[in-house]
Amino acid sequence: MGIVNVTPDSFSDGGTYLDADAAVRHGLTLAAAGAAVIDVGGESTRPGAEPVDEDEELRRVLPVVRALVERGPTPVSIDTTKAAVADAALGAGAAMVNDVSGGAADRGMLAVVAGAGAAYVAMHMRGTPRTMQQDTHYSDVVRDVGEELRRRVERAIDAGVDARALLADPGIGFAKTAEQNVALLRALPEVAARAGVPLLVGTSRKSFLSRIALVDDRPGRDDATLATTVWCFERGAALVRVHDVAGSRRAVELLETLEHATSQGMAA
Ligand code: PMM
Repeated sequence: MGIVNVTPDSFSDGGTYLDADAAVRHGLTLAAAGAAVIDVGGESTRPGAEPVDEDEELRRVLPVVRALVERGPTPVSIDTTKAAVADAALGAGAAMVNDVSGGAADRGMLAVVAGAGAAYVAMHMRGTPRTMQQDTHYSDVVRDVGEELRRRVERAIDAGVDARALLADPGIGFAKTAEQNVALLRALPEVAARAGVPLLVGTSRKSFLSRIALVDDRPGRDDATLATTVWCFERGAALVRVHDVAGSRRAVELLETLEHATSQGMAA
């Protein structure tokens, strides 16, 4: 899943049109690099980020979703917690809703997803991006996140979302310390088993990587992201959410070559 963030600080200067245009070009680049899905988001979810109102979020994402759908064929996902934004994006042809609140932020979300027959990512978070880093108390982070995901997944299925089109996401960096992120990454098969559906995992360029990789620049975080991409796929993740699709694809293709190699070496 390739990331297209349409937030004011995501693309350099210019007005609305330029921002949308740059976002569309970026999405097409990610699609050409082999992204399975392009994830378009108009609200920053960084720790401490202030919420964006619905009209502004729609203004940012809708032209981008529409253009990427028109240019196809890569499916488009809308990264939002708002039912109205999801509804409009699905109406414009998006195929998936990526909801970092897992259905908790907007009571209308699951009905919108079910009504459209869309795919749904239920991510784990506590509170909101503004407050979440004050809520990192778990008795057992792997068990607690797995069970909270299971409840979100069950709620989605009860609301009529297609169980085969559901992914759960442990929410790396959302209401978690660096140590808790690492604990979750180490236990992905257990998280998936508890959640009951395949996992999507997002580690790309997140700040905890600089703690574990002992580097804090962009190239260092990209290298660490590649390592976690391979790690996640090795442990059964269905999808990873990344900025650098080209690098991730190369790493995953190498992983596949190694997996299919025989005791004599490369598979035919
Ligand atoms: N992370 C961010 C935004 N949306 N969605 C899912 N499903 N999983 C994530 O880990 C996730 C997300 C924040 O990262 P960004 O600001 O680099 O997009």
